[in-house]
This record gives sequence, C-alpha cells and structure tokens, in this order.
Amino acid sequence: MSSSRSSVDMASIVVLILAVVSITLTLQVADAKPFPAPDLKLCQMAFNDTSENCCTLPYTGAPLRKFAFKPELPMRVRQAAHLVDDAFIAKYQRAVELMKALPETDGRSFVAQYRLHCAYCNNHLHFPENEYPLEIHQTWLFFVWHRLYLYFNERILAKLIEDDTFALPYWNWDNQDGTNPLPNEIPKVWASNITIFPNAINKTSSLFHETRNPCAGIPGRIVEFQNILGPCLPQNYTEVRAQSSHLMWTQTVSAGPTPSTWHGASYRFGDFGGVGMGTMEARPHGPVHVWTNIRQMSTNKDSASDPIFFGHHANVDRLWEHWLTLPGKYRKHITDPDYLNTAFTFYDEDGEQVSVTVKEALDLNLLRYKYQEMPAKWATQGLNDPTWTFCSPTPTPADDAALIAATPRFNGSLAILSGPTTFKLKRRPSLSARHGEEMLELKAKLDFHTQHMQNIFAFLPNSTYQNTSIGCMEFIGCMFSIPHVGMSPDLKPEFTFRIGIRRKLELMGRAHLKDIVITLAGEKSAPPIPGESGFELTSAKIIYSKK
Ligand SMILES: [Cu+2]
Repeated sequence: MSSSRSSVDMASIVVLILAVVSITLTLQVADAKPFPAPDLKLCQMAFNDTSENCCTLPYTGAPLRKFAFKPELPMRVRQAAHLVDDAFIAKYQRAVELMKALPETDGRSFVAQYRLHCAYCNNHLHFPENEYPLEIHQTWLFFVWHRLYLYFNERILAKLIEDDTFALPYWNWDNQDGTNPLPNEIPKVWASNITIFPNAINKTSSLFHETRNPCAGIPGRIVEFQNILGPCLPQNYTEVRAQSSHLMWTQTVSAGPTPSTWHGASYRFGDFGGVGMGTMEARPHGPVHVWTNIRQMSTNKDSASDPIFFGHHANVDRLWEHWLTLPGKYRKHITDPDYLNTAFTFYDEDGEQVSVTVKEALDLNLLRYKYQEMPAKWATQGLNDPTWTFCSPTPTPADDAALIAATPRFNGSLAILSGPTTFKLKRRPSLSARHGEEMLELKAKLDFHTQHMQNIFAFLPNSTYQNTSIGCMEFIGCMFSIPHVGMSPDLKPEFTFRIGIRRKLELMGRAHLKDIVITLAGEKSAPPIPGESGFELTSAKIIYSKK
C-alpha cells in the first residue's frame, strides 16, 4: 500500500516537474528577443535631418531571402595589406572602380554599400513594434555585424571582377614590426592616389580618399592610439611602439577575458542600443578611424566611404579570431540565443536583399575565408619587455596601504567632470578563476550626444587623460562612448562597461590586495548642458563573472 502510494506521489512529482520545465521553456521562448532581419525599406531619416540621411535606396529587387553558405567557393585568403603585390593592387583597384561606377540605386554600388553602414546606426532602422532603432555599435553586435558587412562587400567585389578567389586585404596595424614595408603605416594599396590598373577610367586610384589626415599620409608614420589629434610632430618610434603594444595587450589579454568585456553589453529586441562598448571597439578600433581620417572615417555616416575602412575592419575581424585562441577559460563565442538568432539584411553579389543570422557568421570555414598569419607579438609581451614601465615610483606595501587608507570608497552616484576621479573598491583576491574572471564594472548615465572617454588607471591617483600615458603599467583599460545623432535630447540611457583586471594586477604585483584604487581620467569635452557633467556614474564595483 505504502509502496503504491509513493509511486503515485513520484508520478505526480514527475508530472509537476515536467510541467514546470515546460512552462519555463515556454516562457523562455516567449521571452526570446533576437532582432529579426530588418527590411531595408523601413530605413528612415534621423529626425528628418537630411544631412544624415542614409536611406537612399528605393529597393526594387526580389523579396528578402535567406542566406545560404556557398561550399563551392574557393578558400579565400585575406592578405596582410603591406605585403600585397602590384598585381593584387591593380585587381582590387579595378573591383572598387567597377563598384563606384554602379548607380546609387544598385545595392552593390559603392554609395549604397557605405550608406548601409550608416543605415545600421544613427537612428535609421526602425521596427514597427520596437520603440528604439537598431544600432550595431557599442554592444555585442559590433564584431559580427561588421564581419558580415565585409563578407558581402567582398563577394560583390569578387563578382564584379569575376574572380571568386578575391579577398579583401587587412591592415595589420597592431603589428609593431620595424622592417619595411611597415605593417602599421597606411599601406601603399590605400595610400597612393595613382592607379595601377592600366585601363582605369581616370588615373585617380579608387582606393584613395582625399580627406585623410595629412599627418597620417606621411610615409613611415605609424598608427597611434593616444593623443592622436595633436600637432604633427616627428614620431618617437620606440615610445609609440611600446604604448601601442601595451594598449593591445591590456585591452585584449587583461581587460577582455570574457565575451561581455570583449564584445560589449548584451542587446535584445526592444532594448535601447549602444549602451556598452567592448574593449576592442573602444580601443584600438576607435582611434584608428580618427588617426586615419578625422573627416570621413570618424563619422558613422561616412566612415565606410574611405576604402581603407574595409582593411581596418578586416583587421578587427582577424583580431576577433585571434582573441579566441588566447589563453583563458571564457574566451568563447557568445551562446545566448538572442545573440545567435539575431539577423541582419545585406545586399548580396546580385544586389538582392539577403537575411543572415549571427550564428551563421561564427565559422570562417563555412564562410570560406581565412587570414594570412602574421605574428601578434604583443599577446605574449609582459614585464620582461623593458619598455613597459610603472609611472609611479615602485611602491612598498606600506605605500599601497597608505594610498588605500587615504582614498574614499565609491559611495553611490557621482557626477564625473573632466578632471580625474579616484575611489577605492573592495576585491576578493582569494576567489579563483573557477568563479569567473575578476572585472571592474561601471554603470553610468551618459548624455548620448557627446563623446565620453575615460582612461582607467589602478593605483595611480594623479593620472590625467592628457598627461598620463597608456603605456603606464597602471593603465588597466578604458571606457568609451561615441556621439549618436538623431536621438531625442532627453534620453540619458544607462551604460554598462566591464574590463577584466586580474592579469594586470598580477603583473603589477598587487593581486593580493583586498582593495583596488581606481582613477577615471576623462577626456575634456564640453558638457551638453551648462552646469551638467553629462556623465553620471551610478555604480562601480568589482564583480566575478564567466560572461
Ligand atoms: Cu569601425
């Protein structure tokens, strides 16, 4: 009797469990919020601002169809741009010349292609059931959207020259090698105003853009990631290379150990966009745009109208693949279904709308391209590099204890002004990596119309944005938000920034301390409303996360 009663009870429990599981799954499905592929016909001007209008296409092609892999394509190799030969340059020039000759109303045309980048930001792509427009910067969509954008752009160029082996070259600006041709100067493929293609319509290279910064165009001048808009003084190669390799290491190895630190904040259908930039997008990606071309490359609207944009972003894409190979338990693709099932619309090589999901973009073998290998020496650099130095005198344990004792704890909301802001936060140094990576998490309400840039230093309270080098050992990462036009001026959304800190603290010999002293050293920018900082730090804490 008792045994049959207990089996009835067991059966009820199993039914109950199944019901709960089923309700949970239903809720999860009902709750799923990936972005559907936008119909590009939904593109609208940003607040009727015609100067920013990127919706030029009255699309008349076939209805939107789904992307299919092309296993028959040869494996294309994206070469390091500084190593390509003249035959390749001529081929690439011809492909872009043909693209530029297409009418604007053709989705494959150069104009339609660069406006597509702009259409995916700046308040252009609206969904009827969503309050906010789609924004592909400053969240986890950044890497994957640009990968797919380059994929289709490359396929269009290949079809125009009827050469399925064609692959975009990448600008290897992270490589500090000092032998000529320098990988991190503007490669000659984009630098020259003379076409190598013998039958060119005119003798101006289709790969050149006349609005580049004059300083960046000087042969032998290498990309800088800090203080890039000052006077065009002779470069101290040793110093620039040390700063740049240190920045690469900090942002990729130390500050970007997990998907949320590297890619940026999560972003689902219905969310306000652009609310948390990842480490790579902030730096080095951002400064390379500005260093190269402050006029075109530094606006969302015209960024992709300089052909070097595609070489720049090919390197960003390559570095994403490289990031996956670095040591660390959590350097993996994001597995959130809302990310994987988000879809975008592009123009394919026939000029027709095609929808493609994020999960279709994660395997380069299936997309049939790869990168010519180049060394990334910065990834294994460290204290053994004599150019990486502390900017404070070597502290004793007593100095650290005195600094911690003298520093106020972060205590609720804080208006960040242009000067440095210093506070301390509690750590749990004994937690192992099994609990996740140790990160600094900052939340802030930002004015969305101005740029916000903060360099973040540990145990360097006198640091400032202008005068403290990102080559200092105490530099632990940065947070960055670019202005977004066309949004309501009343909006002040909350942003989330995360940077990994553990590896840098280990290198500094401070991983055992129970407090960390943080300094936010901000770039000077005009406050949007007089008397307001436009930057309210709402939360600052040390968290441990696998995401
Ligand atoms: Cu970019």
